[in-house]
Amino acid sequence: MRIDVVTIFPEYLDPLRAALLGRALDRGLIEVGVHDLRDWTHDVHRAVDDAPYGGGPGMVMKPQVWGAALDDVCGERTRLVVPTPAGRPFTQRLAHSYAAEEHLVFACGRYEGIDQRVLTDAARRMPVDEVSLGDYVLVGGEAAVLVIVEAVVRLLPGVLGNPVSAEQDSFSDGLLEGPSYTRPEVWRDLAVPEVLRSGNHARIDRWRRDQALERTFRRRPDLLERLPEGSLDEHDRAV
Ligand code: 6GU
Repeated sequence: MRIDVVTIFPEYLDPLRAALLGRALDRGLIEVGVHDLRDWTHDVHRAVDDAPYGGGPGMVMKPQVWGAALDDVCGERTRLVVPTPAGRPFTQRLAHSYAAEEHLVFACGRYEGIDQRVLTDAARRMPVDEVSLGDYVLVGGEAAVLVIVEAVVRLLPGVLGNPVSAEQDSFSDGLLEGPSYTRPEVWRDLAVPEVLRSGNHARIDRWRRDQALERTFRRRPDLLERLPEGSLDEHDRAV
């Protein structure tokens, strides 16, 4: 997979080369390009923004600069992703769909956003997704790109040490994951739940499922509403 990011703060994307993502790069599982939007300006001030039509606060990113940048960076098989609090929610399902793409391009907006015609024009040639991480506002799309890329790259074959761990994640069965424990058996007078030391794997599986259901009910009842028909058995409903 190839990933390109266009931003006015290229150094903000340095963490893409660290840790898990750096290892994926070193092993040739992903290629990453980070591009300074100002490289596509032609004026002495290297201006990327201008006042909004219709008035109001803030500045809007100029279409000519973004248009030229995306013409150069996007290709035949690009999916364009634009992080914005006005986007549709970024979910594990969307992460899986991005993990199947050959080329992702991220357009990081700052200020009040990018002139909408840039996205309307790009959508004539490629799929364009405006996506949001949640109901809060970031200053720009850069931090969101770090989050989205990490969520996607860990799904690529060979990136995680242990491939089952991705399948057992929170959300893969529509529930939050329950608690985990390691040694010692008692720590600061707190004991590991007895069932986990019982060696009875049927009982352990049932307990983990109950913990996941209970945690989801308390923290994210909205997820239970959205479970597919038939995903709860009789015992689940009793919990
Ligand atoms: Cl994806 N971008 C920005 N700028 N703010 C956000 C966001 C994204 N998701 C939540 N807030």
